[in-house]
Amino acid sequence: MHTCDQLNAQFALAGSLTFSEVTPGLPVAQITTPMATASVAVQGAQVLSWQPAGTAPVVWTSRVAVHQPGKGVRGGAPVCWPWFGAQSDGRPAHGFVRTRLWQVRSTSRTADGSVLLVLGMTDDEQTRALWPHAFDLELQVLVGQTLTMSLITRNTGAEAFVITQGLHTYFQVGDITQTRVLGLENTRYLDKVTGGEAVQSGAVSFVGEMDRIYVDTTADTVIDDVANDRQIRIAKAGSASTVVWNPWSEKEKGFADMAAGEYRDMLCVETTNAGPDVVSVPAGGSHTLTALVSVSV
Ligand code: TA6
Repeated sequence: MHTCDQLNAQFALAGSLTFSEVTPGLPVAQITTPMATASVAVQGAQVLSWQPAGTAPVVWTSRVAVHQPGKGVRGGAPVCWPWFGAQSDGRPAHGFVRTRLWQVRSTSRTADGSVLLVLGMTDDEQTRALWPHAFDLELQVLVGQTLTMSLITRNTGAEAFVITQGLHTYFQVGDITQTRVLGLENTRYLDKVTGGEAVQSGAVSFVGEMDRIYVDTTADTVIDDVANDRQIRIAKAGSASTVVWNPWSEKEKGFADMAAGEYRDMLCVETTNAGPDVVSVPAGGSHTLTALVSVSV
């Protein structure tokens, strides 16, 4: 693992990207472009913020979030891999990569001034004890007028393996009670709150806790962030399911890293392969999961 000084010596981009440490040993890439600013934690390869010029922050983090070794930050875009969701066998919910220190692989600027940050990790004894497969996992984060996150799974072993996964992105909204999600009309969903399933009628609106896996959908979703007078579009590739989650006021109390009432300011629209949407990666093969976020005001 590199220290901040070593990371800056090797990967800093003058005027565009530097690494800093709020928590000792947990470097964060601070990214500045003419179009937007962003930050990405090396632990978990977790985008923590993205704010295009001229609009409120788009990626949300709790004001009481903690950044400590072995714990994901509440908010941002946690990388859920090689499984999505809680497990009944005691293994960590949403996989094990979001609490691991990744390696910085490259940093670069594109012609329009966007910044590309590439982080990666491979299997080791700890991962194989949880999941007995050889892999290379890479997250490519392109920060500019839009935010693109591409999670690339490479099977470096001798046998196929199956994963579920997600880019578990927390979005900032002006007021959840005025917010709607478009693009999921007439789509079937598994409802983790009721335990049932149903078909979405019209836009998704919010009056209480919501935790749904929308299945068989490759559609863009649009967060109609009415209170901020903007729309946030999430286009995707390599995903046939979308998760929509808000803990609401009761479940929020169960999160020490959420302040009272913060549920009103956030909404997760997650780009996933979740539920029945599983991915088999052949030996030597790969799979890419991509979320492309844009904002119209
Ligand atoms: O994606 C929705 C969900 O699976 C919820 O059930 C809730 O557990 C949320 O993720 C947050 O999970 P975390 O492990 O990050 O607290």
